[in-house]
Amino acid sequence: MAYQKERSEIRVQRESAVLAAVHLPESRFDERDPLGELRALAETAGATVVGELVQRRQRPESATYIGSGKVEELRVMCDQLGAGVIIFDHELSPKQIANIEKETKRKVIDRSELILDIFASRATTKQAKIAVELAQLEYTYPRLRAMWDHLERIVGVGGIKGVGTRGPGEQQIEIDRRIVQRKKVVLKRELEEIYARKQREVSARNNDYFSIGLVGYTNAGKSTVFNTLTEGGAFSRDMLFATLMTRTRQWNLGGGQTAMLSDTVGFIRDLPHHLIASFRATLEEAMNAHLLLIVLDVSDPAAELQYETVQETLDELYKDAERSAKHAGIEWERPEQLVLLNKADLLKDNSILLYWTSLVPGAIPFCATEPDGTGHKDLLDRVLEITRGKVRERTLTLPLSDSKSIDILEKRCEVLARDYSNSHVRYRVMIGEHQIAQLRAQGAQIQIEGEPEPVKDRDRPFVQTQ
Ligand SMILES: Nc1nc2c(ncn2[C@@H]2O[C@H](COP(=O)(O)OP(=O)(O)OP(=O)(O)O)[C@@H](O)[C@H]2O)c(=O)[nH]1
Ligand SMILES: [Mg+2]
Repeated sequence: MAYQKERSEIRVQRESAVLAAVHLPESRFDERDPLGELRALAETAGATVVGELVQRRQRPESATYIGSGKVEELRVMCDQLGAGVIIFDHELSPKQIANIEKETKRKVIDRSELILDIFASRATTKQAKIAVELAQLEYTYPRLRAMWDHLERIVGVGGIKGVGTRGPGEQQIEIDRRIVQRKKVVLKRELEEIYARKQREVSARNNDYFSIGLVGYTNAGKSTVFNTLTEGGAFSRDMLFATLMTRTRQWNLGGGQTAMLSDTVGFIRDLPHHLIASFRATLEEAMNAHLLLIVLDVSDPAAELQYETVQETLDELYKDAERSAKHAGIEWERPEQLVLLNKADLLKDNSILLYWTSLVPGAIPFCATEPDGTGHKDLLDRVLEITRGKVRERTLTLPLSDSKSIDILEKRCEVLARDYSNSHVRYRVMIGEHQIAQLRAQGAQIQIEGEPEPVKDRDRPFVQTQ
């Protein structure tokens, strides 16, 4: 039977697909276009969507998730439209997949498998490949295995070859479970090593720079914001999960002030948790940032759901970061957040912006595709305010031997006057409280006229202003 062979892999590239979803009372979806996101995911994976079916139910049918009448409808639909695959907007159990495949004679893919398939095709760096392979071994492998065991039982097929997924490859799936276990341990270790190295890099950089992470729902425009604010280089495209790996570049804030800006992987509703765990290292940058810019596509009808998902995902990541910081005995503070109401240029009128600015005080209407367009100045002002802390004219003295601090001060502050003595330089300078705190945290012996010496240990670089 053709469908048995097709289930040997989860790829949907160049396949005609029918989409299916069950809407339960508690389901969260966009009423105006209930399958919009799944359609975009399927197309990103390379499938052609030829049909769609949505059923409302009080609870899922245990054997097939969707009702049995609808399974028959799906079969007819696939026959009529020439579809070879059915993609569900849910996580299905291997048993449910097997049951629906048996009835419809079509390959059935669930939402997590589809997302994993996209990640697999987009992974180019070593770290991303390891992360995807690990997630596949944890999610796809046992499911394919169970599926084949099941098929072997019901149709008595023995020794089926060619069971494989993109990434781990056929061989892996066929060999003994213990070897897979061992492989997982090796991959986890490799990922841990990359993660530890990343953590060291991030904390070293954070001491020297104000760091900003760009986060948000997939396709919100993070890479486009990144490219307009820095020298660019990030891949941005109208597709889901264009970015898988973090990229960091300097953002010149003007007046000698710079920040480190990081572009990250997008969030999505119901992201398979194996995938979140594997991709944690790529979000390390953002979790340790001083400030998070949350990019929201306000032109998307599902913007509210997306904002909720972003907040929930961040909450999970924060808890994770808190736990590992505690474990490592280090102090960790949640980054400050600033929301960018992106793609404001696509809105017909102001009503949506008014809604969002009242819901999220301080949110900035923004357009990432126009350099220096809507919101760019507001963003810069706000970020400068946050990075510098309260700026005012101060008179301060530094030892001439402290060339590093002198260099930072010269580059990042507006110097009004300098006065050199044999051992010290006395500055009249416009400087912010966070800048002073940062210099002191790096060991600078700054004396500020008219201000008492600070109590040691209380100063941290870039003390948050919440
Ligand atoms: N009209 C308009 N389009 C925008 C704006 N910002 C981004 N886009 C478009 O939105 C699409 C997605 O942009 P990306 O920057 O790739 O989005 P992302 O958040 O990095 O997406 P992933 O990496 O896939 O999570 C691209 O086609 C951009 O050109 C904007 O302000 N206005
Ligand atoms: Mg991107």
